[in-house]
Amino acid sequence: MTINWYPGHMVKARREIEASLKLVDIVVMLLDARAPLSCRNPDLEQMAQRKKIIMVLNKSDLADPAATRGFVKHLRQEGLPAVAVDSLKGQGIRQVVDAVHQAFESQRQDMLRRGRRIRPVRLMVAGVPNVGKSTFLNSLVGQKMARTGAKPGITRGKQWIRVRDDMEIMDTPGLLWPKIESEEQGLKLALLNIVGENAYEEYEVALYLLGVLRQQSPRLFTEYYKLKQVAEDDEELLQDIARQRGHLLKGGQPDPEKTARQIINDFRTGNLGRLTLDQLP
Ligand SMILES: Nc1nc2c(ncn2[C@@H]2O[C@H](COP(=O)(O)OP(=O)(O)OP(=O)(O)O)[C@@H](O)[C@H]2O)c(=O)[nH]1
Ligand SMILES: [Mg+2]
Repeated sequence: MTINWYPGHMVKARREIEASLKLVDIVVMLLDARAPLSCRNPDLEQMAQRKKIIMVLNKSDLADPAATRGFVKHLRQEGLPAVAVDSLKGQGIRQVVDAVHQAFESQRQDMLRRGRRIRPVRLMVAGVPNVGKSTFLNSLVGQKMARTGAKPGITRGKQWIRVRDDMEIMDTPGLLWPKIESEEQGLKLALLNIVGENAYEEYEVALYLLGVLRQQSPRLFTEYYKLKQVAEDDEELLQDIARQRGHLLKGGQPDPEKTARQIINDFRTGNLGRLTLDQLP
């Protein structure tokens, strides 16, 4: 399968991100904790070479906790601050704020030494589609509002949201293009809803997912999908799930498309439990 994902507007996005990068001290790079390495964007990391980057493994509530700890450690060993976050519940947001302060400390000291006014640290949030950039931004801003009372965030011009006295954040997150280097990575990004609906065959994505489940959590087939036995062939397995779920076509045959959609949805909503697709190198 080839993933058709060459949106022309990504050229424009790249230019916008380059311009935005000039205005910030720190890039908060959002990754989906279920496939953090597949969500990385080498182009951004290249463009942001002279900035500090903080890696946020968002949606960690949906990922295998032990795997997430492993990725956080792995990224830190690469010299990148990394924090696991659940933006819906606000978990980990404090640690991100701490990491921002730490990353800014040398610049702050520098301003002090030169007798300059200490200005707020400026951030931008970046990430591929659907990793939770807007939700994270709200969570970051919302926490501040809870702490300072019911005042809405102060937006200066249109471009910055004052998150706290010493922190400003660009109000529109940088949308990055996924860099797809292998078929498997494309399938993972499709599962995570990062590449658009038209770019892949749901049936193939579902078969890939069944393979992942076979390896990581085979008891789901009997316990969640209530199958009596687990077929060795993935296509057969999908048909068995179709029958069990009553996803049938008019003639009573299994409906592969509908079943594929259902299985993918079960993964996305967390019905299948906390699963991580990437593996540590
Ligand atoms: N379970 C869970 N869901 C999350 C989390 N963060 C975001 N989401 C959900 O993920 C979906 C996408 O979130 P958005 O904040 O719109 O993501 P985005 O990166 O701004 O998406 P685009 O602007 O389309 O690129 C929404 O359904 C959110 O509710 C999280 O930490 N945990
Ligand atoms: Mg958004």
